[in-house]
Amino acid sequence: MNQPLMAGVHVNAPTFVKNARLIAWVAEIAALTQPAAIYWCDGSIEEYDRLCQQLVDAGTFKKLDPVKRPNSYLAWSDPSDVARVEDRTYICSAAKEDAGPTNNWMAPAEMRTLLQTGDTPLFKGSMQGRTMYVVPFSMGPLGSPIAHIGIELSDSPYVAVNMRIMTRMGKAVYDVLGTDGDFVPCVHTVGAPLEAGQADVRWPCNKTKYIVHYPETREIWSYGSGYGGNALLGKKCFALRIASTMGRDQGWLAEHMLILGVTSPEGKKRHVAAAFPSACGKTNFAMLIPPAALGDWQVTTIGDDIAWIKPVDGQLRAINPEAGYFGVAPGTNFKTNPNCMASLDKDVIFTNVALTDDGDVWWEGMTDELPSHLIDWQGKDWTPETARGADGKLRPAAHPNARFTVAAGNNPALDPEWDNPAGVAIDAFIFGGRRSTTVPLATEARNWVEGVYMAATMGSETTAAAAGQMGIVRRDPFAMLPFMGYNMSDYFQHWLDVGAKLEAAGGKLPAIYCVNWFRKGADGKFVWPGYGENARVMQWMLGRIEGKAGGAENLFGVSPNYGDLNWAGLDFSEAQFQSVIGIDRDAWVQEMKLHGELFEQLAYHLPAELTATKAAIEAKLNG
Ligand code: SAT
Ligand code: MN
Repeated sequence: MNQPLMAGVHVNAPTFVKNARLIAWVAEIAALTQPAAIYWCDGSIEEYDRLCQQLVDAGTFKKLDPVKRPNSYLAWSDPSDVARVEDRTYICSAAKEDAGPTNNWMAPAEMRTLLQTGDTPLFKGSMQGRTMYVVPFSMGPLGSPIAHIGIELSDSPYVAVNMRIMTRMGKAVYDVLGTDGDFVPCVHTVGAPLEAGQADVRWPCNKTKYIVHYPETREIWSYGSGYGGNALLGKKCFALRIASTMGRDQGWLAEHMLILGVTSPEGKKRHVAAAFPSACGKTNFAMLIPPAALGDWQVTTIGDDIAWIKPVDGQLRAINPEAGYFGVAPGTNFKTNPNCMASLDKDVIFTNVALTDDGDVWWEGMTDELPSHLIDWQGKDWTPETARGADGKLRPAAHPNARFTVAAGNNPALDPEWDNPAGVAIDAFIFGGRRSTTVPLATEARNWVEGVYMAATMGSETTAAAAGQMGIVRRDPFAMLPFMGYNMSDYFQHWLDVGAKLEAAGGKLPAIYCVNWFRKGADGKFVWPGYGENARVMQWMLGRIEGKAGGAENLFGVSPNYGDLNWAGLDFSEAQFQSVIGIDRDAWVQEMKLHGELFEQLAYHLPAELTATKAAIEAKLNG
């Protein structure tokens, strides 16, 4: 790691960069990766526009029609680089047990040999012929006591412009960093060095991929992918995997949760944080519009994906560490999420959606009527006639994991407190998976331990956010399975500890709920209408918190009776309600077996309270 700087590479830190450790580290990484140039991002709009134009010139971006979609771009990735790669994601803690059975692990020294220090390490020369961008970013409002700084070194200008939307990126970060402030070092390369004179491709990447975290030294090293959470290292890598470890050490929580504000017709405002696996409609829930028939309820967005939560003065206060949304486009339309559609009017980077003939974008589910002609996400002609395969199915014009990147400021339902450095006090946690059977529409935990049990045993049918098979149920504790930076059982214990400590200090613990919007009827269709109608369930929860709403004890908590929900303006029969709230004994016998399998896998350090909760549910089931 102590090679001299390559001839011709000058770090050339601008005068506003005063952090000696940062400058030395940039020099070290430049010596290893050998970029042709180093560019220090200042985060200005001029810089953003310039880099976007450069991406247009390189063929990575298409500029969309300036009237239909002002200041917006479309990128199509390499077909092999379309999602997070969980099997290539590593937690390299010193001890294997600290990564735990749910993570890939490799000893730090072994991984460093492979990536940095061996005879032919992957990062050696990996940026040749490219510019290395120095991307300074703050996760959370600049200077907030809950926020943290990261610096990403990346050879992808696509990453630089996305990071400007997704984080507080730019010069001001250096002021907070000062001469000796701390930052999380993030190194990213697409792993596609260019020889002198070699022409670039539209979306450079490498077949070999490594997404590597060193929790002890709080470093992130990402190789071979330019896509989403593999490459925008502030998001899953920092704000969840590294931050969860920081939270364990420092007594706070980094969670895969949206945060929203809910204001009742009486003007009482509450805050809810909700965890769902990737691509389960979190952005829809974070921007939902309650049906008018419920009265004047307002839902406002603080965050759509990640929450950093700290105990402060007897409360759990949460910030959204991000500044933008990297959301799933397919399925989004004016009916399912009008606020989201409005957010996408202008200033958007789209990735892997289809291009229309008039220079705009389209994705599956955007309109009822199919466009007569598109260029699909792989650059091929697409018409409803020619895109039909031998099986009669339409080849999707947008990749199912196609995304939009847009600043939070574009969201018409943005909460006025979203940028408050002190965060907001959380009144309720919601945990939800995608389950076509078994799990009821809504259940309240009777206490913190029961709530942690619900979250720990959550399962979900897999979606397109991760590379791999879709539609199979996997246990996804706290919706954190792909994002945990340390041992899952230690994380359960940390949740129990945070609750116990807050309670012992006389604080007020948020209520915990488990939900499932996705139960299907015998016809294979969703029974619950979902989307805005989920506000009815939230109204019930907030009523419970106020001590005003009823409910009935079931197997593992308290669920609403038919009469406990507000049905104004919705035709939903008691029989339909039964089919989404009912507990099927046989299904739960099976479900408890699966909880047992999970607990076997997580036996090391599994908190005794959770085993006891499981035994209590089983006793009830058999009683
Ligand atoms: O690709 S990301 O990891 O950023 C998105 C997701 O999985 O939710
Ligand atoms: Mn997510």
